[in-house]
Amino acid sequence: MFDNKKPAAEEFPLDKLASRRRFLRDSAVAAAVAGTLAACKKAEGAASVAVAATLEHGMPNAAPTAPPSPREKADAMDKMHEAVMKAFPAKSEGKGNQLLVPRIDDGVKVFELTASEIQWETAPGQRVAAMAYNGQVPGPQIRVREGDRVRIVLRNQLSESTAIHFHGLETPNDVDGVPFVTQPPVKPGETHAYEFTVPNAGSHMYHSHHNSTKQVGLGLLGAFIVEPKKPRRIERVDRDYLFILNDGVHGYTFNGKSFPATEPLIAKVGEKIRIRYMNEGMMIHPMHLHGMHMTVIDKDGWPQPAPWKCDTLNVAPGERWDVIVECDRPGTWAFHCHILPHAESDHGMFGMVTALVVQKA
Ligand SMILES: [Cu+2]
Repeated sequence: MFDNKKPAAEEFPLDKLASRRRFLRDSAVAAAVAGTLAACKKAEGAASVAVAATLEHGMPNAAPTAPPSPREKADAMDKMHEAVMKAFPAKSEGKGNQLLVPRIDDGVKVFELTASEIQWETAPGQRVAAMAYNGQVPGPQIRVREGDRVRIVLRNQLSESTAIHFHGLETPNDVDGVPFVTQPPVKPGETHAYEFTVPNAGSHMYHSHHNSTKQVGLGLLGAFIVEPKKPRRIERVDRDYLFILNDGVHGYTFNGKSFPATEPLIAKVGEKIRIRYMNEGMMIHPMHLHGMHMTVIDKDGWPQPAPWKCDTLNVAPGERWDVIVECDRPGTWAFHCHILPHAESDHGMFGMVTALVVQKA
């Protein structure tokens, strides 16, 4: 559903073969072969062998050919799984969540965001229509400090109105970004500025709050990280990673990309990493890390009463969770959403999958 490969009928002309079907002695064999072929785009070698077998099978007076054995079918499927796994991390065009450096205007950090309609590559060859801030999905990362004065300037180059809401930030009401509640919608071609003093620290988000099922689904979202004035000891980490989860028309994505185009997380043995999960989608995503547990420190930017441990953490729409992982076990550890149809199909892994690679120091 989420890959843009040709429909099965186009790559495998079942209608042409249908006329040959009457020659087939065993229609169950035909169904099995057709099913295997429709499912196995990438196992072209195996598929062509099977096509030849079907055609040969369909010829009058041809000697019957044995149907593919379970082992042959398994090999064809495994080949697809192997190919997608070996492609990771695959190159794709465009990178979201790039740090946005502000311009300073009389002590105010000014961030400029231009919303426009673009094409976005979620995985190699999968180009989708997107709405993006500054040409990126997710939009650029805004990272400031508690107490900073900021101005976010939104330029609307979309073909519809929009507005920005700062999700999780306890801003003054007039910059809450909700059309017809706190402001008029920002029309195509217009510019709107939001200025406030950054309140609560933590992992927050910004996103469209207008026609938002479509606009956020298409990519009008980003991370708004507020560093605390006084970081806690537990926050002292070697690396800081961020996952924005989404599940709209672009498919199941981490930071705008689907496996195998997702980025691996890299660490060295002995390092402590922080992972910030943010869900901008419409579904829950239980994030599961193999090999090492996660220590949950914050929910929606708020410190937990006491850090707690888990290996699977459910991230619901709108939520942010911050965890620490002590990378003490070298290896390549699978890291994925545990709603399995968000991560794997007959074709292999896709969507919400990446890996934590812990390198020997
Ligand atoms: Cu999921």
